[in-house]
Amino acid sequence: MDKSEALKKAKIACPETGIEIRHTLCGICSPSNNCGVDAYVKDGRLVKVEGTDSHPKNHGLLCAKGQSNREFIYRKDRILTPLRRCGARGEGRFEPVTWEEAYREIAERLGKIREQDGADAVAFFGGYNKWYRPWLRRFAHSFGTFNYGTESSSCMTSFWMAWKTAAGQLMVPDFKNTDLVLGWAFNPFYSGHLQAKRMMALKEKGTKFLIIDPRITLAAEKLADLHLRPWPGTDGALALCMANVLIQKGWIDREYIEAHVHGFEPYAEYVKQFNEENIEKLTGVSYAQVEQACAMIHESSSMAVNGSSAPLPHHRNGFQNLRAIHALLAITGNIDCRGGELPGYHTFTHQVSGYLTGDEEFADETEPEHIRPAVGEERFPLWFHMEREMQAMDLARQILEKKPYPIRAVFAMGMNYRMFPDDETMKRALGELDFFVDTDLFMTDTAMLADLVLPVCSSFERGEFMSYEGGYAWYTNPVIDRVGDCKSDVEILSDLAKVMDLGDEKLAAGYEANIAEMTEGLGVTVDQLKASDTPLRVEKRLNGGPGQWLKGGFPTKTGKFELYSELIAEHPQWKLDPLPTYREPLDEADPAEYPFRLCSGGRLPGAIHSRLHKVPWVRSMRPDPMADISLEDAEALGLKEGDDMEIFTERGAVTVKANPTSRVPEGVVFLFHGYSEADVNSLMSGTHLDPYSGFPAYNSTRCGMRKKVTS
Ligand SMILES: Nc1nc2c(c(=O)[nH]1)N[C@H]1C(S)=C(S)[C@@H](COP(=O)(O)OP(=O)(O)OC[C@H]3O[C@@H](n4cnc5c(=O)[nH]c(N)nc54)[C@H](O)[C@@H]3O)O[C@H]1N2
Ligand SMILES: Nc1nc2c(c(=O)[nH]1)N[C@H]1C(S)=C(S)[C@@H](COP(=O)(O)OP(=O)(O)OC[C@H]3O[C@@H](n4cnc5c(=O)[nH]c(N)nc54)[C@H](O)[C@@H]3O)O[C@H]1N2
Ligand SMILES: [Mo]
Repeated sequence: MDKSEALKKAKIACPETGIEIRHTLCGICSPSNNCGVDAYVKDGRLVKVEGTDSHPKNHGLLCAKGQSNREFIYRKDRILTPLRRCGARGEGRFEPVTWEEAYREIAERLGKIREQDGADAVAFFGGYNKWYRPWLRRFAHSFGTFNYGTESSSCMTSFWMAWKTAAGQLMVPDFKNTDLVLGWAFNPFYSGHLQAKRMMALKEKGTKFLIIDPRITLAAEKLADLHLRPWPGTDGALALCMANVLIQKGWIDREYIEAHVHGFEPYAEYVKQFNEENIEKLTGVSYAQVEQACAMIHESSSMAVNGSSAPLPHHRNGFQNLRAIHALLAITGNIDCRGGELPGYHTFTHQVSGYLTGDEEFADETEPEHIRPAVGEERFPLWFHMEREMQAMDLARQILEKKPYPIRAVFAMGMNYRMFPDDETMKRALGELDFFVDTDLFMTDTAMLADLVLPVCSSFERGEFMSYEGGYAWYTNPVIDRVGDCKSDVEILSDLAKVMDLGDEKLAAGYEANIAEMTEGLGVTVDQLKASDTPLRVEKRLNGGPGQWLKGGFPTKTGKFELYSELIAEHPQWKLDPLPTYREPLDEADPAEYPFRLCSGGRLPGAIHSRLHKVPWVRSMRPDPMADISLEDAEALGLKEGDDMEIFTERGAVTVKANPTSRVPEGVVFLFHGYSEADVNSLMSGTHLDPYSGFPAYNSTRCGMRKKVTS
């Protein structure tokens, strides 16, 4: 092989190969993991990716998902032009149309529905893509409705709400300075590899770890000094029992409680119900282990807990379980203290970056008058009170029942109907709409149901603003040619604002002008951010530091951390409990027929929701949808590794491969979601929801399992 051929084969960036390195970010995960990428580009096409060494987020690391960017971006099912349905809905027949035709049709049809039934008859939905959200929310408002919602109706928000209810503000762990990491449903080795690296460094430094996870995970193996294994969704009972033990043994911070905690008396009375008599029966964890965990807490000078966007909130009791866990930090004096929890303030795309941007003001500037209840508002009043947007878990019901009013159209960006519990009902609801638009990179199962499908680009094909922890901000430039005739979601919203005559000049002005406004006063300009190959540190950062609330009061009604929520108490019509009370997680299906607990949370390192299942390279690491089951259950059911098995509920069955493993407790089955061919959400109930947050019980549903017999 001659030298120039060797250079080409190795994809070396140099004049001989014509390959250039350009800098961008990986948008496959959500913004909390938008790592810096060196894009190797030849003739406008991506040929290779590597992590950017000097990027403050990933310092050169790139996970398997990030490494798959080239295959992801050039997936065979990329949509190349706007498409209009020409067959029956769902049949999959589409014809290409121009952008102008598509825009005109959207303007006409949404305009007509608004005229006939009001703006609320249109719902706006965004999937697991966060970067365009302030624009979509504003667009819905300018159109005239609060019926804007996202995948965050099932992700993260419940966790924020739990903190806000008790502390008035999201809290974030001060892991760097803590003595004890309370890793409650915590396995960053799978769901956040950059954090895993930091945890390993803490471990080396001598920080202690208490891991609470039903499974034996890498976190349990590599980090845990003690590992408790409750059944999914029983965490609230466990936390309340821990509180009972801490109180009984006097291992609490009475002075702190006296000064900064509200509602201790009724809480202390309530937790007595969780004790030596019943805790093992309720959670699967022995009382002796609870005592051991409490001793560990007592012996630690400080304690901080991880965030949980999915596993803890994904139960019908998830919100209250989170509150019960957070309460442990309050009674031990670990809130607003070094090594405990510190106030976290959101910037752009909900990152806690250490400075403030004007994205929320931008999103809410054109709020319409609030006349009719938003979708889900009546069923989940605390949700709407805190979020002022629809709870999308109630969308399918409202479309089908038309109560309290009909929803006739959905305008979606990156919607995956399979993310919803009982997704067959969501599919049916979408089928009943008068008009359904979806934007996506790929021709997905959901896009197939739309009347109009609009092609959008990946992060490599657009320029975007991004905020990073530590005070960093960046504005990327497009690094490759766009695939087909795609646009970015925000370009579409800005174009549509003009075509639809929304009278919203800022939306019409476009992304870059909006970012300039949102970042005004930070001491760094869009041009400077764009000119840099890596994020820059903004000048105007927040002055953090623990103890500010302990001096000035918590931003709650009482000025204290509220074990007893005065907000909830003030609204008896909500029928919610002010204390972090506990109820069983499982649904009412017959345990004789459905004896197992189905937990469809947890993450796979090489998969992310529905995005990478069709990318062959990462898919090859775990080619088949597999259920992780205990060795005991496998034996009882006659299942061996690789056998076809069925998991079933009252709603149907899915076929997967059996993966017997000693990592999983008896009686629980774990299955990853997002597969079209083994769609776990088709087994879920659409009504088994958390009344506080509206979140679905993806992680605690009764199910049956059997070996699949092929005749
Ligand atoms: N590779 C990869 N990374 C991802 C994602 C992905 O799809 N793939 N998704 C991203 C998204 S959107 C989210 S929301 C986050 C989620 O990330 P996190 O909220 O951090 O949670 P997970 O890592 O999903 O789950 C951590 C552990 O919780 C355990 N667990 C499950 N149910 C329960 C329970 O009821 N109680 C207890 N104590 N433990 C439980 C699981 O066994 C798992 O080991 O991950 C993000 N990161
Ligand atoms: N059973 C079960 N169900 C779950 C969960 C679970 O743990 N178990 N987790 C829940 C959670 S935490 C989450 S976050 C959701 C995941 O939420 P989903 O919305 O299902 O996530 P994805 O499948 O990653 O993305 C949705 C679509 O967005 C498209 N997309 C990617 N980038 C862009 C873009 O820039 N613009 C547009 N318009 N589209 C884009 C993708 O191609 C994909 O089709 O699933 C929820 N559902
Ligand atoms: Mo999520």
